[in-house]
Amino acid sequence: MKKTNRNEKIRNIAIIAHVDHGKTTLVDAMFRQSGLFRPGLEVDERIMDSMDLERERGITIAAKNCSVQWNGVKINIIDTPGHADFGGEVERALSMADGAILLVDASEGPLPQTRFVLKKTFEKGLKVVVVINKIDRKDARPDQILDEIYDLFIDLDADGEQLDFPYLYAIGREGIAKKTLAEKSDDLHLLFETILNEIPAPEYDPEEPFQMLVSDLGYSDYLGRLAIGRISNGKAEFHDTMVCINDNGEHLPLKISKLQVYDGMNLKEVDAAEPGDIVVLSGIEDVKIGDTICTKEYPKPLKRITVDEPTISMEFTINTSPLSGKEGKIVQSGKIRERLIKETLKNVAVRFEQTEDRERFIVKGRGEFQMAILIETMRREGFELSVGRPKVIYKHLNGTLLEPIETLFVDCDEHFLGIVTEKLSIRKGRLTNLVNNQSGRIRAEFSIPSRALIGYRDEFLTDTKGTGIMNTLFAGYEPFRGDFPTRFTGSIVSDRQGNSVAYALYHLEPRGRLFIVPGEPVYAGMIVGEHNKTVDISANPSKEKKLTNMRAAGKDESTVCSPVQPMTLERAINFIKDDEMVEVTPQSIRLYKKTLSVKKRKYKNELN
Ligand SMILES: Nc1nc2c(ncn2[C@@H]2O[C@H](COP(=O)(O)OP(=O)(O)OP(=O)(O)O)[C@@H](O)[C@H]2O)c(=O)[nH]1
Ligand SMILES: [Mg+2]
Repeated sequence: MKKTNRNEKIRNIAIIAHVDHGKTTLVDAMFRQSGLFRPGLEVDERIMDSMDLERERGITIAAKNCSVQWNGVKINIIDTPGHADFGGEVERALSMADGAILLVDASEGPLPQTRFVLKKTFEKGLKVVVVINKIDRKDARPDQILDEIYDLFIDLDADGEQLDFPYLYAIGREGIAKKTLAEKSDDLHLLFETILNEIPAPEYDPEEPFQMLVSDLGYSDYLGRLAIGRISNGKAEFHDTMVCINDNGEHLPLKISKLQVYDGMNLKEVDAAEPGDIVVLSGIEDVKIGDTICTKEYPKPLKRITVDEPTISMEFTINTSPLSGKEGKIVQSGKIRERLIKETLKNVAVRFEQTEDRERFIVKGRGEFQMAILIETMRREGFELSVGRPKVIYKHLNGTLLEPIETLFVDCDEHFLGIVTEKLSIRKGRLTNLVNNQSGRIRAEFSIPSRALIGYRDEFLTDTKGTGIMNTLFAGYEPFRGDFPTRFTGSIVSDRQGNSVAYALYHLEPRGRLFIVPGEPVYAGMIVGEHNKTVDISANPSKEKKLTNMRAAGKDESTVCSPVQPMTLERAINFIKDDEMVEVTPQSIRLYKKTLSVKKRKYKNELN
């Protein structure tokens, strides 16, 4: 019979929430109050957001481990991202946790990603502690939010025990948690106590030998590949010989060359690690997330981590534009391929496919923002490449074409509902719910194809004068709803190579919105702006004014061009159509037609 002990010296928790509800900020406060920083030490905000892109964008991209000590118990914490595109990170993080802290903003309440992460926690059968955070907000409505959280639990079929969830109110930024709103509190001791009392200590079978599921990978220049995971059973010691069972069932030998555990944000070397603890183990190169590390004598694989399927795919190729190879350090297809495969090792939600063409790859993931982050990371590493439009992944079932559908939640001023509904219905969206809370704002829910939302966010913000909030939740696959245009405007395309000049751009301005400024290099097929009408037009952005020796009567027309909104990677990949590509280099983002020559494009169009 299976015996179960619990390692009472450890708790493993994941902090989960919708984006921006304050997870990483709460971890800061937990660090401060568990005595991790010496008093008076200046510490950055959101210290767990350590990647450059995380700091620049103020969001968490990858789930990360750390730990704090409270009353002799080590709490391993996994801070997770709240953005829907990084949902795979939450699924991965939960494989190391025995419970979760669900943060809910006291004003915004449960939002789509709150539902997603809570559902994943229930699927794993993990205990949840609810924290209603940011109760200092002027528009906080904590009582109402608590009701909404109950409703969400009920909606997700929570059983009686789950419905009796422990909850706290908090101001994470000030490091305060309390049981009732009236109560006075100036620290987080109630949160720490609740974690110790409510989250079960990790369970293990004392008779089973060592077993660990690899939930994350790291890399160190000295140690090579690092395998990170929670020890399910048994003990590990420095120099132990083990095996790693991979997805083919092969047993790869390994000798633990270093054993580390989390100590605050850092790693601490140890000689031995106990069951239930989260460890970082080195000694094997060929290891993947989902593999099991166990003893050679009793090799028993644990259930591999499963994550939701990708819903979006994108084409990655070498940069073939006439300006290629001038700005990037890494341009070869082999290197791009290697880098993309490396990404799939660490990022469980990303898939890689080689096409028949050696220089063309397909990358699949959860959303275009996740793709943009990957591409941005690569360009910072010195890569130069081209990418196509993000496309949704279709499925076939019994001869029916199925497409991914999202539930879109819109919160906006009631005056804008008309325009939003109109735009969404052109894109095959259906209004499924509408709540008018009499405050002048409405909350509407739409069922809409995922492909309709690629590039829609910018338009939504323009239509709601920047005041609308939209959130999406993947709802599943449904029969294809039919075609609709992906963009309602054409492109202004350069017909030759040269350098753009103010005179030409000034005269192009009335035709649409330009992407380039005078002095930029252009080439035939490069997209220099968005045309007001649905068709593409060709133009010569390097056309100089004809010089005459006759002075024109009156004032010379001014050629001061209007300011241009810089083309960001996200805007670019959301803008392009199927026959267009984005050229990405460490310095530039340029858009171009897949067929560069205007003659060949015309010929192709005539054929179609
Ligand atoms: N008013 C108020 N704001 C807070 C509080 N805690 C965090 N914030 C603010 O909320 C914003 C988001 O905080 P983060 O800690 O980055 O949120 P997050 O949940 O980690 O975000 P993601 O990881 O990107 O999902 C920041 O501007 C914080 O300063 C709080 O207790 N009260
Ligand atoms: Mg965060």
